[in-house]
Amino acid sequence: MARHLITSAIPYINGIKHLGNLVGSQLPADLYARYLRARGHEVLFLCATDEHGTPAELAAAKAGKPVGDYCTEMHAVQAEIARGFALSFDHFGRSSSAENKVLTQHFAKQLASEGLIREVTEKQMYSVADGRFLPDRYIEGTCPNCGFESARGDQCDNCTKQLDPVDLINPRSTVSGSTDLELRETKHLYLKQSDMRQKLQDWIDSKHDWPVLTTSIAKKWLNDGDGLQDRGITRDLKWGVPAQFEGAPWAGMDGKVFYVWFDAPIEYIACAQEWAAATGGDWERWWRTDKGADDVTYTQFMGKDNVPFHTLSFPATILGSNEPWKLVDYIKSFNYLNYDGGQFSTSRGRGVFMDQALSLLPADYWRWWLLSHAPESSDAEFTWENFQQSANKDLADVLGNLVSRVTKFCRSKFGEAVPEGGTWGPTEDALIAEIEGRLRAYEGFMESMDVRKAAIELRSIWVAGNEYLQASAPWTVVKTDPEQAAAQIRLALNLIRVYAVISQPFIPTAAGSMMAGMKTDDWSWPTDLRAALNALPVGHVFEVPEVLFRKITDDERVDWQERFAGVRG
Ligand code: B3M
Ligand code: ZN
Repeated sequence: MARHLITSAIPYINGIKHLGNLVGSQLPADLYARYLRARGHEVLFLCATDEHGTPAELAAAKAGKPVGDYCTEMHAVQAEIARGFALSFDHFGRSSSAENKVLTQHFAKQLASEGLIREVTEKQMYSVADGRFLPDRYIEGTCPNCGFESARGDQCDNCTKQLDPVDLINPRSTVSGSTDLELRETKHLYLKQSDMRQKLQDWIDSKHDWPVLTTSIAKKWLNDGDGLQDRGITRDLKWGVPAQFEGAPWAGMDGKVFYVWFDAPIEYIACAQEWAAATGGDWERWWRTDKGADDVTYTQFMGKDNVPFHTLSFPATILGSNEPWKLVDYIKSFNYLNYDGGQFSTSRGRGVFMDQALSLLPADYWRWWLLSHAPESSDAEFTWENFQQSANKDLADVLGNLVSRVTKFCRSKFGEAVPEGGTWGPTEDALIAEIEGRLRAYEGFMESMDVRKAAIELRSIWVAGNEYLQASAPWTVVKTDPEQAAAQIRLALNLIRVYAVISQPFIPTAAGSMMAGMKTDDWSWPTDLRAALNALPVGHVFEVPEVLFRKITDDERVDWQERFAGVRG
């Protein structure tokens, strides 16, 4: 039994995430957490809302609410949706927590004592029309690196380069659209990332097993020469962790806050503290290498646009502090999921958002499609045709049909209990051997977080059961050899329980119904498959579960396609 710390990139507080965001971080993190727990490991799975920065301020202003209230409300909304998707966080924290404030200020102070902070008086974009400095995301312009015209002040979405707002060509305010911008003097704290270049380089070079997507992005910015420039970690904003505080080794930072990307990853640690405060758990065991966290395997999940912050910026904070904090062991990153011939767009409301998805169908449909089409080796695309086909075939025809056929047939011929009689022969041996092989492959893929490959293996295991049933046809056999049919059904009923156990990380709700139908709570992993297929003994009572998956009709598909084509109300 090992200990696994798992974090998902923490979603911004303003607005509800779309399915592309979900499949790039929270959902695969949940899959992994569920799998490791199912294998008996000790898991701490954390996520939170990312609440600071201009986006939250502006969204609150738009909603006509104080920003603190707005965040509290939106946190509750996001927590509810996360529950709807059965995301099994051990804690869903908030980056605006008291814990994160203390910790963020601690890190800044600690970095300063390591000589890694310098004060810089600089000129920053001030929007005369908006009456405020315009930080990062609220300036748009042309990327100096790739020429993309809607690059944000903090990062170009096209080439992923981290930017400074003043780098942009033809900048404009995204608050008002105004181009009446002028440079004004303001003082900020800078993290001397450049001093840590070699340390970061060595660390990344030591990660031979990381996904290429992760290391290629990290190396690109390390070797780019200017990828590791010193970075401003404060902003002229009201909402955030105050940069001036008691015991701060600097003065004159009143009215400024830490940059949201400085405090957001620190929330991974603060979230563990919030979890500890809520549950009585021991957060240091997970985060302090001097308190046992050396034994922890720490895995982060995120979309590719977040990789530079997790491979360079946050490790710079951790390494630079020179304190015994746990560093991430593995970063699983994802490409983008596109939507029906274009991109998901939060601003234009294009695509399906998490709340809308749940209003159409239960979480398992989405979980299955998204995970089995995870954008791992390249970008992927959501289409309604594909979604309908995959749900109707994999979930309804294969898995759902197996469960309903087996249980209903047994009920009508033998009653609602595992039937007695007959023995398993070569056909059953062959099935068990096939599933055994596939199950071991499935475990391997789950451990290496090859999400799509794991899904393919799982589906093949479902298909194998279905084909066995099809070929052995107990409904025909029962007429001439009821004992043989009983043996076949005994195997099939046990298969349902095994399927529930192994499918649970992907489709937890359906797995729960299957298990409840089998009237057992035996979730033990089928390490010994043959033994697991005898877990429900002769005479064990079960009941026919409700229909697990209904089919998506053509009318629904057409209707949904139209509804989600653009502009969310
Ligand atoms: N909030 C970006 C996002 O929501 C950002 C991630 C922070 S991870 C520390 O996609
Ligand atoms: Zn660019």
